[in-house]
Amino acid sequence: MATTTSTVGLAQRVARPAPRRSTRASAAKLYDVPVSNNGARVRIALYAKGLVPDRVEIVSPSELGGIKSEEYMALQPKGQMPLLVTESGLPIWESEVILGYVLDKYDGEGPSFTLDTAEERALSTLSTKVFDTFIQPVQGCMYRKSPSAEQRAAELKVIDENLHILESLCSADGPYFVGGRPCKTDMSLFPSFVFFEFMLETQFGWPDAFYDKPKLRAWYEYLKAGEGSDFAGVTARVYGEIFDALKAWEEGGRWEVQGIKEHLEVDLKWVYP
Ligand SMILES: N[C@@H](CCC(=O)N[C@@H](CS)C(=O)NCC(=O)O)C(=O)O
Repeated sequence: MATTTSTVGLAQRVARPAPRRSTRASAAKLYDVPVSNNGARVRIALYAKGLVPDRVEIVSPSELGGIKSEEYMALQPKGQMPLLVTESGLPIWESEVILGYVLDKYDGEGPSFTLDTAEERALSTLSTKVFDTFIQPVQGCMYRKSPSAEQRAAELKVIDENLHILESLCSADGPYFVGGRPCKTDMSLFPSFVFFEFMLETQFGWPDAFYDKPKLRAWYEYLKAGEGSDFAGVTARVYGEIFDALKAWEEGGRWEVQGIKEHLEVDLKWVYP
């Protein structure tokens, strides 16, 4: 009896599918948190391609002691999110580089986001480049400490100017940034527009963050509403992740603690147009 039971037990063990943990053990890891707009460009790709959690797990940097810990900085020397550690253990950072890797590595899984023509691809690269070169370095003026009110106001002006440049690059026909198909640029830019809408309107008092930018408005509203396509469903999900985290920042008094409300008392240009 004991022998029979143990034989059946062995057979069941052999027949049982491999536990999920062994699949996850070879999954890549994205170190990121919901409020991270740079990380969100990668999250959109991962969700849209159905890679989470079996191929890529999303975990908090606190797993490694936080972004400034020795262990984390050995993998990401700038101490920033996002960071991807591939299934073979290679650390990759800079959100646009991680995004390129994900779309390349998992090309055959889920939808493809490669645009059809060289011109469309160039427009996509240019739009993201404008954002990463001119806006990303100064976007902290909307939510971080700054050495002076003057510097903060000067950086806000740079954001305003470059939003107009992005308007000139955005497709008139939509619904996506470069036209009829979603691509990397939608992933790279959309999360930061959640910041622009929330921070410029709610914290800085702009009546309308999309003033004089009708193409960007239509594009953003489509991705935020989430109803037109599976891809828009994913961007709407990420909108929720970021928005909830920003509300928590607001409830925690972030714009007071970071000295922003105090700067807004200084007589400088804070509200556009
Ligand atoms: N150029 C980097 C910027 C990364 C970045 O600024 N990450 C933010 C979160 S979205 C961060 O980690 N901030 C914390 C810090 O800089 O200390 C990228 O695109 O990945």
